[in-house]
Amino acid sequence: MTSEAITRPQEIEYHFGGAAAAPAAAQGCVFQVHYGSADFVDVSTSPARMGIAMQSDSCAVDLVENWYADSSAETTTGAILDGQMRYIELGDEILFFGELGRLADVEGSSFQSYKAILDTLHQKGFHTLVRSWNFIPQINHCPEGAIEIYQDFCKGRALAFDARGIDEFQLPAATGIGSYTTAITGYLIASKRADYLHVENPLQSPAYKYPPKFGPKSPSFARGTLHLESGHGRAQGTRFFLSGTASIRGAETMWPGDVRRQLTTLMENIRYLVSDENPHLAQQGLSMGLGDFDHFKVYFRHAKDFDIIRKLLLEDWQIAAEKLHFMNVDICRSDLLVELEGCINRAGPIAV
Ligand code: 3EB
Repeated sequence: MTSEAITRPQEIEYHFGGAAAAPAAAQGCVFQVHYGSADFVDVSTSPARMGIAMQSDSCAVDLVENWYADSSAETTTGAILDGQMRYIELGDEILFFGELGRLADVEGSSFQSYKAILDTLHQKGFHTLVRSWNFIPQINHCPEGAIEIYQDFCKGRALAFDARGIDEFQLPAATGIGSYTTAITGYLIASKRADYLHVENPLQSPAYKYPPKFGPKSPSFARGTLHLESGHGRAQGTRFFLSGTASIRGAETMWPGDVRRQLTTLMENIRYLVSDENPHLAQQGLSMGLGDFDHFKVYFRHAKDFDIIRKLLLEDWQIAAEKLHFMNVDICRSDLLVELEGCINRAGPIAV
């Protein structure tokens, strides 16, 4: 291997709307997320780019995430909140990216950002929330006389959903994870289409029903969001966005302090969620497996756990090495040691 090959960033692909079903030549990359050592937003380039600081002192991160769309889709760009949040409109889909909150006033600023995004979605007719990523620095920190940063963020976010009248069944798949960013940042996808289905996991309490001991307002997300494309004259597509998934059964953390057992429990959560043992999937005539995932992002708290987590994913769970992307960050509950998210992208339906 040349040194160039070694240092080249890893890449992953996402597709907006029906883009996965379109021929590759008819697609263009419209947005890039650079997971690495720096925060930035650059809308002067094509594609527009966002950088997210996820690299720890002991674990290098160099991952580029490419978002593709049908190049026939009309593209409109804009900004809200004085440029703090940008958006790219692509036909039936819209993408927001930028600053979601500030550490000086976590609840208030997260409420304002989410409220502005949700108001804009409402005005523009994007009524389906699809997927969001939320990167939260000092996520487990508890300022004097206050609640943890994560719980404060959840409160602001939940109040914005409440204010917009968005009920729990409309909440999208999400990731809410620690980061080395200077502010709370992230990106969010929404659609004008109604052919998305938010999925829960019977093994886990819906996050929006977690009891108050985990925070004054529960986290606002679904365990996964499924896109069942029933195109006219176009190949059908099945896309599944898996939310950040951890070692939680019911609402409780399982196996605090034991990273191996946490990984086993969370992988069983994922396996069950996407299989036809989950009535929500069986109802759709769908059954998927761990092998159907295009990629996984693996968030782990302690650098020392990297080797064992990687080994178990490769050997016990038979996940291909090139599908795994690791980031050494804190996780929303201080007893959680590892969390995975991922995406399934299939040109055709995956029938039972
Ligand atoms: C959990 O199951 C783990 O706050 O948006 C996973 C996915 C988690 C999304 C969020 C949090 C979020 O509760 C944490």
